[in-house]
Amino acid sequence: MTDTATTTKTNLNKFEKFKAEKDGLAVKEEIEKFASLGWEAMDETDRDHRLKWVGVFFRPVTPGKFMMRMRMPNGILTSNQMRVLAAVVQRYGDEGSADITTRQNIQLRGIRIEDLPDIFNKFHAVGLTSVQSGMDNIRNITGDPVAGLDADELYDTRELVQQIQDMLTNKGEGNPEFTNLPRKFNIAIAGGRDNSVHAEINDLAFVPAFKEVGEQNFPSAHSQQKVFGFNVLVGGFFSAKRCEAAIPLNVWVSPEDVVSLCRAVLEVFRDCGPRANRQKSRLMWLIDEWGLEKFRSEVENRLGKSLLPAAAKDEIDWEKRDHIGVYKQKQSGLNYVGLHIPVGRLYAEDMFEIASLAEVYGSDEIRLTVEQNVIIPNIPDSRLATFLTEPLLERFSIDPGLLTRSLVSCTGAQFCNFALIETKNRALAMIKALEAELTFTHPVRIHWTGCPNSCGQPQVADIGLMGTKTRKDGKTVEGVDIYMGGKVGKDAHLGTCVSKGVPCEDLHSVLRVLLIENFGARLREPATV
Ligand code: SRM
Ligand code: SF4
Repeated sequence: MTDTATTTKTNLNKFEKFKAEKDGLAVKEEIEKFASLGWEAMDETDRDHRLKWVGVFFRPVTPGKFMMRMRMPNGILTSNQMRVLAAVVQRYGDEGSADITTRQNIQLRGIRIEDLPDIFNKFHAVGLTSVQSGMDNIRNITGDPVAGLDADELYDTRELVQQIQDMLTNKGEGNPEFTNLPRKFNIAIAGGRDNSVHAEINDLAFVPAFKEVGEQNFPSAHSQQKVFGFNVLVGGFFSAKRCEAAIPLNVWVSPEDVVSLCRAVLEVFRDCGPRANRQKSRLMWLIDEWGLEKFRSEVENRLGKSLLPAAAKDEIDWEKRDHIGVYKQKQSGLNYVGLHIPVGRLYAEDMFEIASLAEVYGSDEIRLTVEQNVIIPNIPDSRLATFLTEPLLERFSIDPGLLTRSLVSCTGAQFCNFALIETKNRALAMIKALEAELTFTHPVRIHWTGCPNSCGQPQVADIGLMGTKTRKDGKTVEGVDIYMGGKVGKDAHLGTCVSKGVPCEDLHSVLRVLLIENFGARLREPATV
């Protein structure tokens, strides 16, 4: 047992204690019981915490109406699956809705505990799972949203992402091996040249890279040749206390070794990661404690073989694409179309409609992006013009305004009890007002996040807005800390805080100035009468 593991046993925080008493995944067998007991009568630790192991989140803001977080490997689902999700939220009328998340995923709202057995049965029937999507588990695994469609892609990430999910969740049934990590864990695989998954903000990320390998390392290689694989990044994370970009592990792996490397890293994190202080238990804290060399060699021990050093350079050399609009696929005669979903919010009728558009025009497939938008792939040239006349595209535009198109927002105060401010509605109203008075020559990426947990990733935005409480005229009011300088795609790096405690009621004029001075926005000419 390591020093860290010893500390764990002697100094358990409240989360470690309840996990030690009963594994979170145990609630999977108790869903029927909870459904008949009702949310008010059931054990509070099961309700508020352990249910997250099956993706069910108690919402103190809307007690009795739970949120369900799915798993959508690589952000892909079928029309049929979308319809099942739509039917779930539809039964809750105005209280039912869904959000596309910043991890290419879907969350459902309004869920009643008595309906869970039926909901899980319906998920099972169409191959959907919400298992291990919250608390100290591995989050939805992100992959390239245009994997298999993009003529310039280096690797089609879909199968690998699915294999990792299957390994970690036992094909969606739940896997006790990975249900008690010290903290949450994020994994991403980039397959294109534009780092569409924000590799740098994940605990473990794979970035395309060619490596010169000889026969001694790679039996299939003939003498010295360049082989495709991934450079590995580790330790990226955001938290209220600390935010770090991932750092190179100085490891290159071939695609065949990705799943076993994930397993090895997770075993090291699970068995040796710091557990005493929840604020210091993400993977980077273990790397800090050990140093990268020791971490790397522990991973090699678990893997049972030594790892090759990183390739000299990776292949991320494009600016990040947002995939909104119409694009040719690598398959001749087919197109993918990216629809802008304002702040990722969907209602049942939208979801049914998206499902039927994908069915009628595409191949029954729907994709999600980390910008909270939807892509419908595989639309033949012959059907494209008709597709573009569909009424849904008036709301979910393929050509939104240059601020609107890059807007991202976390859940905020409407449903999240950590929130210090309301985000989604405010974000939409603000962008509308700014677009009404300013013109732009290029998109400006504005990300809103309701509190320092940074679910809306303000550090990757051109302008990031993080909710806070501030003072104005002697009163406590909702405000934001402003982040700037986040760079995505090639040479990605995190933005930093440039201004603190700006009251939300003053934000419009502050943003107007920032956009004019830093992003080339211009005031619109006043309309002549
Ligand atoms: Fe998050 C906790 C929503 C992506 C960092 N996050 C929460 C909770 C579960 C808190 C709660 O119980 O209310 C939020 C649920 C609110 C709700 O009702 O929707 C929540 N996080 C979200 C989502 C839905 C934001 C969104 O609107 O898209 C995203 C769901 C992703 C998914 O599908 O799994 C979401 N959260 C993120 C990201 C972004 C990312 O992964 O790229 C981050 C920063 C990256 C990271 O984790 O390193 C993030 N969320 C956090 C944290 C801070 C973690 C930490 O180490 O301290 C918390 C708080 C915690 O875990 O204690 C948190
Ligand atoms: Fe909630 Fe804060 Fe995450 Fe927004 S950033 S979803 S307010 S925890």
